[in-house]
Amino acid sequence: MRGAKIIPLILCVALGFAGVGYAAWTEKLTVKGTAKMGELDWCYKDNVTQLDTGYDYIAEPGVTDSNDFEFRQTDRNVGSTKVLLQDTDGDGDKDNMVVTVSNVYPGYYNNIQFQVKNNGTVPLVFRAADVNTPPELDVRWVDTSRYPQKAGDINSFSFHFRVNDSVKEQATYKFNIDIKATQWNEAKF
Ligand SMILES: [Ca+2]
Ligand SMILES: [Ca+2]
Ligand SMILES: [Ca+2]
Repeated sequence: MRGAKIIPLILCVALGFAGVGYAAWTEKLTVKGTAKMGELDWCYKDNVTQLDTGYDYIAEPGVTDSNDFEFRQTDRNVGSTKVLLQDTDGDGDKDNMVVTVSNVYPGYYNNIQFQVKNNGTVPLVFRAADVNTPPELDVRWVDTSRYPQKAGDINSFSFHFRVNDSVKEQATYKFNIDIKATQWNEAKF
């Protein structure tokens, strides 16, 4: 009988120790779990501007080793360019730019300026990355400078384009602008 009383007591003490150990372990896990991660996020600002707001501009074909075009304004308004900003992931900011060029002809030229904002919490480096263009358009970045942008900072970019001689009559072309944003300490300068 004596032995039977002692065993439960030993069990209680053993479980008590185990309980203390378990509590300490969960506390550690909880602290780790609530560590706040930085957020990498950016968006296009709504203030996109363009050169062609009426009378068209035309340019000569650019040389391949330069980002420049020589352009001048004409006295007619035939072609036009629309820039649409989209929120493709539904998080409330604009993350995609679609450019539509309508009723254009060989030599039609335009210049688009826009801004991107770091709306996350970690510093970013923006990079003018890609333009997914049809062969009828010659699109070139004007400024591709890269420097770190703190949370809330705004970076300006611009690109311009000329319609090639291979353009079809009264054609409409669509393309996307792709900007890359890299966490500043991972960016290769
Ligand atoms: Ca976003
Ligand atoms: Ca025009
Ligand atoms: Ca978005």
